[in-house]
Amino acid sequence: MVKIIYFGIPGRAEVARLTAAIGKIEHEDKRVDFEEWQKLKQEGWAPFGQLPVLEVDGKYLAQSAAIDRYLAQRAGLLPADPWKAAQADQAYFFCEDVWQTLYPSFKIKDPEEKVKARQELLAGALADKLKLLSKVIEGRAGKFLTGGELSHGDLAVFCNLSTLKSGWLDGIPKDVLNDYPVLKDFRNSVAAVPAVAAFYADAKNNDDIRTTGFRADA
Ligand SMILES: N[C@@H](CCC(=O)N[C@@H](CS)C(=O)NCC(=O)O)C(=O)O
Repeated sequence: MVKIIYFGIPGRAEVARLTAAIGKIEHEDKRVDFEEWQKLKQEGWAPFGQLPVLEVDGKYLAQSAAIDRYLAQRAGLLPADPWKAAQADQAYFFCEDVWQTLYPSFKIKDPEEKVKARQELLAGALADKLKLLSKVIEGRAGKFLTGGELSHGDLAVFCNLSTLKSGWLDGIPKDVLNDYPVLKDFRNSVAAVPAVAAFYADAKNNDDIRTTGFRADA
């Protein structure tokens, strides 16, 4: 039995959730709130004291990238070809580089300052990363990053772009991807994968972030 343990937000567990759903891996999607987590943390089973954690047959695995790769392999979403797997990985890990530009803004307490800082990022460092990502995606070999088959790299790009456009980040507008048509089209093509669309049609995934950010654009 597999259990994905994380907070309710998409955050660092959404690729795992989607992968398990797409791969029809029997699993429990355990969503905890912050108070519950404070108690669970004391139990000491989380390898590095953080979430997400994947429980597999009573063993615990931490680090979202390790969890996602493990589940992708089980789900048939990790390309067997080493070069394709690495291409998927380069996009997966670049998503973290995109977030690196935003992290300092999370520490800004004043709401107006925070919005201002993010607007500057949208014209600067964040824009630079999104342009680079557009270029790599534009040069892809097929519908998805590694060709015709969906991989964990596609899901990571999808989840991160979806969060970006969800309205969850004050200062980042919901139409942010209008300036990046390649990213917008790519995100929509992953959102339209039947198993992905089915995941967001499920009542447990119709919260504000997912409804605004993760479905295909109308
Ligand atoms: N590198 C880790 C980062 C994990 C992480 O930062 N987890 C945060 C939530 S996204 C967390 O557990 N925060 C609560 C805590 O530290 O107690 C990963 O990718 O899994």
